[in-house]
Amino acid sequence: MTQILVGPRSQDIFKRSAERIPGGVNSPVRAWARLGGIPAVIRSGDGAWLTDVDGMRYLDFVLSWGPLLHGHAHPEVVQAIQIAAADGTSFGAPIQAELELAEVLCQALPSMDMVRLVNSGTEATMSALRLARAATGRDLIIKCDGGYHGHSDQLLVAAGSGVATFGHSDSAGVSDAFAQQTLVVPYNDAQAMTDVFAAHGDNIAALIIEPVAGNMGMVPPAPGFLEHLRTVTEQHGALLIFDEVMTGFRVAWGGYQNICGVTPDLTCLGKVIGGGMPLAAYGGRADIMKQLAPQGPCYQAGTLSGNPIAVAAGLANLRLTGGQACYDDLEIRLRRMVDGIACEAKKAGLPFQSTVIGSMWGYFISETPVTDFPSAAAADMERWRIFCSEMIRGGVYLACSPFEAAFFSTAHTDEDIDFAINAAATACAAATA
Ligand code: KE4
Repeated sequence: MTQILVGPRSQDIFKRSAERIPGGVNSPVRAWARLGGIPAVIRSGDGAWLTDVDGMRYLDFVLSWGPLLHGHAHPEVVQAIQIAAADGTSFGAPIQAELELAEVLCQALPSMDMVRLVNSGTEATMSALRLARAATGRDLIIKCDGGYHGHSDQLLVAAGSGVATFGHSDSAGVSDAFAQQTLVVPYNDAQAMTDVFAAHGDNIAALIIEPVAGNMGMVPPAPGFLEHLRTVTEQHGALLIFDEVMTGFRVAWGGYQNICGVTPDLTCLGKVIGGGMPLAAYGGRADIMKQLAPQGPCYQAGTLSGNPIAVAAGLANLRLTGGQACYDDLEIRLRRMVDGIACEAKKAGLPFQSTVIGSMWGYFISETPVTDFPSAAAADMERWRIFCSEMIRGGVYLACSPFEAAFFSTAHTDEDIDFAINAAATACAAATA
């Protein structure tokens, strides 16, 4: 059912876009398919707010799917981009700033001796898995059902995010040859992990996991689950890869590994470390990273890797953050908002499950807690659609899919928190009408 949530200019531009760009979008999840609507075409962002081409204003909790820890167009990020651009947009050569960013990342993540900068989270995870296969001489990889790690063929198997949203677990075009080397295990199922390693352990190069799932909605790890993954991978000589593209510098300074105390062999980063520009990274133990060309036999490359403008934006974003204290404050303020929304849901009789870690949050319209992808998929999608649509009508921009996480920024004010809670009162009532 198509519903119109946006103004005439968005409708016109999106209609014309769909004639030139598949689905009218350059990334599927932006199409608002689950909302059955036409997406807002955005003109600008300022702080915690977006303005669309019809002049509609939205309080933003998507924040470009995570990167904007300090909101849109933060003056210090914009200035860093302008200064870098004035010296040139790309050199294809070493620059000092990429060393500075590498040192910030390695100091924030003790598990990371060395790091390689790339242009997207997809590139980071794809490269980390190639490196894991090179380092172990093995072929099989493990991912979790509902985990999303970007769109490389080997990882579009039982993927979350946009793939889950469209209801199919594999993408067309992913040949069986690729899919058969990827083993899919239920998230938070320690016994299943033990069993898959017992059956295939000697052939498993790596297990890649989002330490806090953010692409089936937000689902934290069960107590002991990540510790179990560390044990079982070590027992079988496989590498443990934390995909912290979303959680890195989002849930904590460094990443979730600095909260849970589990040390991965490799970590993938993205989003926040690029400050809204195309920048991601993968890194870890020196003995593994040194196998990368030109030092070692594992090839990975990129014309714009370590791009000076992207690196400047990422450094500015991280320097603005400063360290763990920023996340402690963000979590306190975010909890006030999520608790306020949960209170409005309770008043309206809407079953509402929510999670907050640092500046990342998530919710499900569900009577029972969500602990894995099947229980996420079993949440009440129709009432989610009504709730989410009414929040957007009320000027609150939430992810247009139930299989996404939400985010908070230092740009969100106490008045913004009250605005969101008030909008939720209307949205919860509509979802239970
Ligand atoms: P990119 O290739 O989109 O930069 O990163 C892929 C990726 C890898 N790992 C994790 C944990 C991720 O969340 C992502 C990308 N996240 C999605 C949103 N859930 C990006 C939004 C989109 O696909 O448009």
